Amino acid sequence: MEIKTESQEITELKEPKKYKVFLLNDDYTTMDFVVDVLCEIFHKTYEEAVNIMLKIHKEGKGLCGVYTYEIAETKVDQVHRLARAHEFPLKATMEEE
Ligand code: TYC
Repeated sequence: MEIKTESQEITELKEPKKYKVFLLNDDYTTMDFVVDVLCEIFHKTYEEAVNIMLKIHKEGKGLCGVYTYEIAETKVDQVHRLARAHEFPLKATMEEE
């Protein structure tokens, strides 16, 4: 049997924490590949994807989406797997919102 204190009950009723997922710039990944990643993994329109990719290219990183921990972790993993499969060094990171 699980005994919970009142504060634990309150904790569980709160919204789960959210995590921002970013892509990082590098000198080798092609712009087209980053746009494809943004469309396929982050469900951006082509226009949104181009704008985010250009922001990353100019500023070093760009926000791709905000998710719960497990989804954010999965997105980061999907980016790294797809990049590795195409031999690009593209990196994704996550930060608590
Ligand atoms: N800087 C890369 C180039 O000039 C393009 C690029 C954009 C790479 C965004 C990674 O997350 C990235 N080919």
